[in-house]
Amino acid sequence: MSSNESLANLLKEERRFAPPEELAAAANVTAEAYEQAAADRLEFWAAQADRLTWSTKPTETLDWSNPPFAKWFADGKLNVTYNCVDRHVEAGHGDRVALHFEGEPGDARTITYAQLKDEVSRAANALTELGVTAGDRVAIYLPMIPEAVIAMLACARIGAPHSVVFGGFSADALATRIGDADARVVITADGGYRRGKPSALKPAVDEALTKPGTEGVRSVLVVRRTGQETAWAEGRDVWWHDLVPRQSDQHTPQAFDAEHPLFILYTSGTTGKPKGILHTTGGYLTQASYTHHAVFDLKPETDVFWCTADIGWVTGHSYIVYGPLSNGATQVLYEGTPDSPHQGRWWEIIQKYGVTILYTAPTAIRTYMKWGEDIPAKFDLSSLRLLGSVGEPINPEAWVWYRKHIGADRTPIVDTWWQTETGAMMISPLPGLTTTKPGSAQTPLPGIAATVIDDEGNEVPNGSGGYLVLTEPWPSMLRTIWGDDQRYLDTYWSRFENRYFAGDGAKKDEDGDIWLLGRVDDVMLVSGHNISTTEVESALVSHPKVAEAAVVGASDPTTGQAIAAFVILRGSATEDENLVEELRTHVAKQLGPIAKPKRILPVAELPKTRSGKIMRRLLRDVAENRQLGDVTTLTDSTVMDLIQSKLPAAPSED
Ligand code: 6R9
Repeated sequence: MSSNESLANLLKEERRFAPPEELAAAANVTAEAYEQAAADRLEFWAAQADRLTWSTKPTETLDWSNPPFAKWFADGKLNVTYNCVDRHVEAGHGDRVALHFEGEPGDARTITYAQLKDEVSRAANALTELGVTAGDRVAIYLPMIPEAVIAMLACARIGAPHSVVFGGFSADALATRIGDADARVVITADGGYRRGKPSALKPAVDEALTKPGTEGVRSVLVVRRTGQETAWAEGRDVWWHDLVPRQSDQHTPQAFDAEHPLFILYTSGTTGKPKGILHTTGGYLTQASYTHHAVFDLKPETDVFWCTADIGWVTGHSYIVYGPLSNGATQVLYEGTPDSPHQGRWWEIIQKYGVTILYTAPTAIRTYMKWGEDIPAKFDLSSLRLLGSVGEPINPEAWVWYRKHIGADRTPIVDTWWQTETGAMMISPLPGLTTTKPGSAQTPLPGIAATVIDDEGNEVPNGSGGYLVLTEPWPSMLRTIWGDDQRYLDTYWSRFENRYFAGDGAKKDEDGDIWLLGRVDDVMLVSGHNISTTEVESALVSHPKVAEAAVVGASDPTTGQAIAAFVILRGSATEDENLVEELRTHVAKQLGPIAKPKRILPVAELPKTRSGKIMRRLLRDVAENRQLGDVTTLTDSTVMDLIQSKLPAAPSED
């Protein structure tokens, strides 16, 4: 199978969706943005920085004198939290709702911008009372409750970089992250609600703090969420409700340098210790704010925005906290799982709050596909006007389903490609401009330079595939890996000279639009042919009986690697030998005989991270009968036991 043929297969349906006229007519961003950015990229970003309120306006845009260590807006000063909260109150929008919080048990809280300002000010004063000063690191290990947002903003307000750790991570994972950042304070909760039950968090903090490397932690600030019994370390632990409410609601935000560290966020990477991705202040906020305004076409007076990401994922940082709040958005914040207490919970929330823009991940969309379209059909989703996707390549089938069953065949979909490292969106359609193609992230945003290159570093022609690279620095780029400049150079800047290597495979179609093909580590080599896991997964999901698929290359004595597929079947489908054969034939028909999976194993669940990415490395371990690697970042570690217990003997060759 040549890459051109398989791309033609991906594209074969020729489905194209022009922007709705009404949206296009009133869109925040017009074609002019691409022209301006193309004419003068730095001037373009300087203009976007003007969207923010600076206490000292920058006169420099980019300092790239010591690549790849960038400085953006280096002589400017600003306070991120002032930009996300205070300035909206000062502009007379104090009564606008900032957060509609929906707890999993059904409790709800509405927080206006004025209330958010008071809460954040109190929390900032509380952190100061605990001895936190600018530059000190604070670890945040919280469920999806308003205090998570408040804690992040309080840290940013006093210049204390936060390191948010997923509430689902183990004590070990938490300890490594606390240790690497040398955090002074941990902010946590007794627990949070997940799947209808309180799930404890504090015990993991207690255990983490017994581990070497975490000695720098002086205080643990604990939010009472579930009321469950909680062990207490006197002198170290402080209840949020004892400390924060008694603080003054007045706090003067101090201005920090544009390059002052804003946060560290750890990405697990495939090997070795997690990488602490460092983001700074002015450039990060400029791009988070601009992309949220441009890609979601946000109208702060009328839109209700909902990003379903966890706060512990970069998507929660940039598109729950910094992007939307800097734009004065009204948002939904939901604590729990999509099926608690019923499988229509999300759609019920959209109906309840009149959500207009929904941003979620392909894994969630495929889960809803599996549950069936009759579930969203029971709710009034007519408020929706725009849908977004992030986290993984979205297969055309899921894209079309999303548009049809959630977006009433009316709403545009923006498939946004970016990474923890890029800080904000990089490649995405613009909803008022782009004629979209299901499955493609399409074009670099204005001011972003991305392309696809081959092994030798040459740009590939349209219609071919290779490696995705970013060819110019961008404002929200990571500045380094915390404490490890060399690793920053080695990981991102050594594979190709002067270009940032994203680690993703991609193709350009005949129009030059970009299609993401998954991590290059996941690419399979079968009898000398490179085959992307994304393409085979897409082919499997295009079969009506398959809801979700994960594909890996397992070493094989004859073909080098052989394709092993793990599939989740749709609601009514039952597994049998015939179905497995049918699926293998289906893939061969779609992509060519070389892509025919050698083994297909129906499973109930797939191993995923909290951001919904399939952990193919674990599936490779299973397919190659190896001991499982690190499972600490899995949402549910029992999934792997289930999969392993089902593994049949390899089928005979054919
Ligand atoms: C934001 C986020 C980054 C990796 C990235 C790529 C994959 C994200 C995607 C996408 C295809 C998209 N990815 N968005 N692949 N299309 N729209 O997910 O950050 O958790 O650091 O992951 O996710 O492989 O390199 P992060």
